[in-house]
Amino acid sequence: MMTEKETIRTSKFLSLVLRHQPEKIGIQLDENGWTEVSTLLNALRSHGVVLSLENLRHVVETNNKKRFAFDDSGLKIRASQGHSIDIDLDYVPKMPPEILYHGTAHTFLASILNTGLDKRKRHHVHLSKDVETALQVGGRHGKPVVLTILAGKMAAQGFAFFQSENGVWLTEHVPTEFIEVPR
Ligand code: HQG
Repeated sequence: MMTEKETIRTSKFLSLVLRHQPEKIGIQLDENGWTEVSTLLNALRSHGVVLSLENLRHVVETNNKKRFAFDDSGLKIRASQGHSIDIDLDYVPKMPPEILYHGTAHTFLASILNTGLDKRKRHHVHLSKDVETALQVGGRHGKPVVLTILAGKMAAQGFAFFQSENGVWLTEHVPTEFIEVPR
């Protein structure tokens, strides 16, 4: 079995190739982000990363944020969200809860309050349904601050929301009038 450290390292490398740089191991993702499991394992091996099917399953199942998913047949795999390359995750619009949270770094606040929340390199702005998750996400960038997002109000005004397979809420852009900063 894999150690936790190996599992995390593998998960990070899978995030890189399934979200950002499939060309790094010479594979292509289809328009919905899927790749054949066998293609992935072979490509990994020829790039020096030996991963068994059993260990791949272990990484997918134990991943703390459920970052990867197999399709119904179990023959294909993709990242559930977080891509920078152009793929269509066929998300269905969904009514968000009244309030969602966005964790960011203090240093970004002035800019965010100027232009709203932008998706930057990703496909969407990522929002969390609880403060704890948002704090963690924000802490990746610096001293964290958790913004309250008036998602219900946005939805009522026609802004589309989606939810990824692993429960992250997604939207195109959050204008400043829907952002509340803690005092
Ligand atoms: C900030 C992780 C200045 C934004 C997490 C964020 C998440 C602005 C950063 C997922 C801005 C982008 C996404 C503006 C937004 N001015 N800064 N106008 N608008 N920003 O990493 O939301 O571990 O692309 O606040 O759990 O931090 O990868 O997005 O701080 O779900 O699975 O620009 O990544 O998941 O950073 O994180 P990111 P994020 P994984």
